[in-house]
Amino acid sequence: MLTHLAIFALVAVSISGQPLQGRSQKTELLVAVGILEEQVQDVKQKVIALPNSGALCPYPYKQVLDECFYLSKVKLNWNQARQYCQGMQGDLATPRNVYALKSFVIDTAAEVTEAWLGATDQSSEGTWNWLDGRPVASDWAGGQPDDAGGNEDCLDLRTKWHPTLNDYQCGVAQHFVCQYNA
Ligand SMILES: [Ca+2]
Ligand SMILES: [Ca+2]
Repeated sequence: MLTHLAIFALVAVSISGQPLQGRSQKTELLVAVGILEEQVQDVKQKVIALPNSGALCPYPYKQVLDECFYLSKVKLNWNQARQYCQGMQGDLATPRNVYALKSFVIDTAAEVTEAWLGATDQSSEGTWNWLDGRPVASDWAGGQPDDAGGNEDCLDLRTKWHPTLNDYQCGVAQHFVCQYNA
């Protein structure tokens, strides 16, 4: 605070035309401007680092990085889960950061060890795309997707597995993650 006052005093004296001791008036002002610019940058960084006010994610969604998720309390099959999410202005989750979502699921309900996400190969066996069109290119658990029994066409997250993604039977009722898309 003293630093601020000293700078403002310096600037005020300079503007008023009073001579400054030591270095020239111009040099003193340039130094003062430099210090002010540094402090503006410092304040900007602090504002950027402030937590989001929560406006990004409407209830009952929660913010995870820059996305909004909801972990269900009920268990439904994949198609029912998708309807449920669409009924809350979202869809099954298509996270850009799978491990951030995984942390969210573990933190929210440690007892939930598998949850439906928004990807399926029902339209073309073996071709895995998120509902937003991106390929499911990474984060598959070892040996997955394996289409076990020729009947695994929906994507779920396994919190106890690493890597964490698995194809599973779409008809199984389990927890799911919805994502709000503004
Ligand atoms: Ca399959
Ligand atoms: Ca599988």
